[in-house]
Amino acid sequence: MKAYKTEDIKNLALLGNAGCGKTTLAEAMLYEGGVINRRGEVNAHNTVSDYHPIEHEFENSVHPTLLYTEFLGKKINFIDIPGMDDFSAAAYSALNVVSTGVLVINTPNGIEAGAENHLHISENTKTPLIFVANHLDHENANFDQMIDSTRATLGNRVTIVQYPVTTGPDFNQVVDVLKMKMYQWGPDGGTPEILDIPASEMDKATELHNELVEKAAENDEELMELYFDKGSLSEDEMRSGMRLGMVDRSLFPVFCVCAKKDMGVRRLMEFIGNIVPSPNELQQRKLEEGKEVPMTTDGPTSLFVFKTSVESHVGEIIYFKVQSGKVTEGMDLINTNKRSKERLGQLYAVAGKNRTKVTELCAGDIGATVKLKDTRLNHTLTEKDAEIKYAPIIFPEPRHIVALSAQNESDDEKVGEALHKLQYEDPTYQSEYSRELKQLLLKCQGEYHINALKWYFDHVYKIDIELKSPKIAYRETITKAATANYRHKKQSGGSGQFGEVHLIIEPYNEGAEPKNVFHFDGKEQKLNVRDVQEHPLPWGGKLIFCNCIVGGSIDARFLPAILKGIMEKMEEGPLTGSYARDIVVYIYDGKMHPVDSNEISFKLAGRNAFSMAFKDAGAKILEPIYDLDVWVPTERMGDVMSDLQGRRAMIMGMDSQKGYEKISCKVPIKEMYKYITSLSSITGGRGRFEMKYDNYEKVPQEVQDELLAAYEAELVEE
Ligand SMILES: Nc1nc2c(ncn2[C@@H]2O[C@H](COP(=O)(O)OP(=O)(O)OP(=O)(O)O)[C@@H](O)[C@H]2O)c(=O)[nH]1
Ligand SMILES: [Mg+2]
Repeated sequence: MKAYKTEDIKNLALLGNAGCGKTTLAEAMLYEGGVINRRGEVNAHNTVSDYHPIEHEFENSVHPTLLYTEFLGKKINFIDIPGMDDFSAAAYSALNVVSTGVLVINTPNGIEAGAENHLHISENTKTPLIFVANHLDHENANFDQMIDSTRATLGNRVTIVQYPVTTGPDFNQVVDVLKMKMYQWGPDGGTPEILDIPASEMDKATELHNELVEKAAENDEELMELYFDKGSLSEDEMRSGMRLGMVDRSLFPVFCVCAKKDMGVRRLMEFIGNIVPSPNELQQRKLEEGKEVPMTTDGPTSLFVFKTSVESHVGEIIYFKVQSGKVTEGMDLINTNKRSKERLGQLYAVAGKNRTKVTELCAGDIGATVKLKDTRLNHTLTEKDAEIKYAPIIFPEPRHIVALSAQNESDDEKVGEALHKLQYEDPTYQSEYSRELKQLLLKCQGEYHINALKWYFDHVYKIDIELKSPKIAYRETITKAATANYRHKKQSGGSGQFGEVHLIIEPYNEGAEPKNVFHFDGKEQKLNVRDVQEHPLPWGGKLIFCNCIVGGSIDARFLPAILKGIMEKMEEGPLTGSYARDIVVYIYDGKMHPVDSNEISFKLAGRNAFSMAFKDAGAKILEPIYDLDVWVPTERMGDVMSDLQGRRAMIMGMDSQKGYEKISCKVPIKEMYKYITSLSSITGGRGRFEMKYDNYEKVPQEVQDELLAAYEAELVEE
């Protein structure tokens, strides 16, 4: 294959809800471009794009697939994205490197949740969009209704370039108001007949043509003047106006296809070749420090890695975009993230699992390579001495967490290796071993994401795994002051053990000074605070340790042992074994034995005195509270609110944004297991949320009773 120049390259992402027809459209594009000579079907499991066995079983795309075709002298790289929301990592990475998103719409359903999700991502990446009305052969397809509902959120940026003459099973004609022609297909689609617009459609076509001309002119003063002078624009002038409109997202052109019958696909590709912006016509990817490198082939070579995958028989594949300069086979580059050298042995143009060797790729092109040492997702490879490091793609935060374990302990290591491979392909799988909870936590996007992971464990890695709700990282604290004395005494054989500690504990409040008077049972206890140590705890909160010993009742050398004993008990919380926090301890008296006192005795005395006092100090369990923002379609607001109330959420505020309500609240993490599943079911997949740890708060009494009972049952079991 020849090396395409930047201006002859078009990079696209196929976007839209699951089932809207992206993979089917991709197949038709490959067919029209001559890459394949027979179109496969998703349900027959023989498309180029859905080639992974998991995709055959799910009959949905699961992995993004890079494809390319050469068409009318242009190279079109396109990435087929899975529509399922749980796999949105694919859309994040693709929209960070392509110059246009082709948003496929299942016309009978209008803009669905998956399309909304992709629209949202494309807003942040500022990617131009083409809207493609698909499934026009469906009996319920109503083109006008789809346009109206799309305009309700996106306004008149949605600009009709084509409309179907009729929809339903007889669909085979489209009026193109840019070309002012009618396209008509035979039953097998493919190359259309190009006809004059029939008189019956002329008024509608002319009106839409004028709207399109105005929309194209609006993006450029010169074009606007030309339009006023001539009352119209030439096709070339319209092209340049439309391209400008697409680049600043003030124009989303609408095309019509029936992907399954390959109708309208050729014309769409022609438009892509002629009008879609080339990679150098958009703002370039920013460097870490915010600057941009111009996308020119004669600049220094720099590549950005936007995706990695593992393929059987091949190993790790690195997908990159040439951001500047050109890359040639055998080139030596520097990985500027790792500061290491890499040799790009082979370069490929990729169409699904088929890779074609190429010798050179110019700025703007997308390709792949293999056998790199330590290049990973989000890394930059550059020519020697080029100080270029691109800003990383930011992927969405986890929305779902489960505890994952191997059914058979001996498989633990294999689980780790398998997870590593899955994370290599999908950065939105994250795992972390919690020492506190003694669980391996898998963070991901939702239950469908988990199903895919489970599929890989069952069918590829062949490891039985168990998935459970994760434990909660509770904390314990106290709500009032209490006192306790404890004598540790042991007389067995030779030397004995003796240590006695008298202490007071009270809740710690940030900034509060230690006290020197307490009252217990009507009696006043005066303290002489001689030394205060502040110990920030690794699990959050503080322990304040006050030495109030007078008259040498306990030697200063035993104080560290007492502190150690208390710290040990803080670590395994007296109530339920959870970490304790935010406590002030005053050691004010005790006793020693001239021979038997030693560190171990004082450690045990300190530990037990603390434990006794803790139980008298209004001990409370604390739970992690998260700040939660939920975006819901206005009409689902009531249901989402009552669901949140059932989760003990405290509503902090509400805000309306473009047909959506944003609810801000604080909620205990305990109540949030599988929240994404409930939210999706209440909102038909349209709800979104973001969650961030806020602080720890006391649990309500009934929850505390429940937790204490559960802990006791656990102890009995052990
Ligand atoms: N009748 C009809 N069926 C279509 C059309 N386009 C796609 N289909 C069918 O719709 C189903 C879903 O199509 P896909 O191409 O898998 O949809 P997708 O957008 O790739 O879906 P995900 O991969 O799950 O995101 C398949 O059975 C296709 O054959 C169309 O224009 N008309
Ligand atoms: Mg698909």
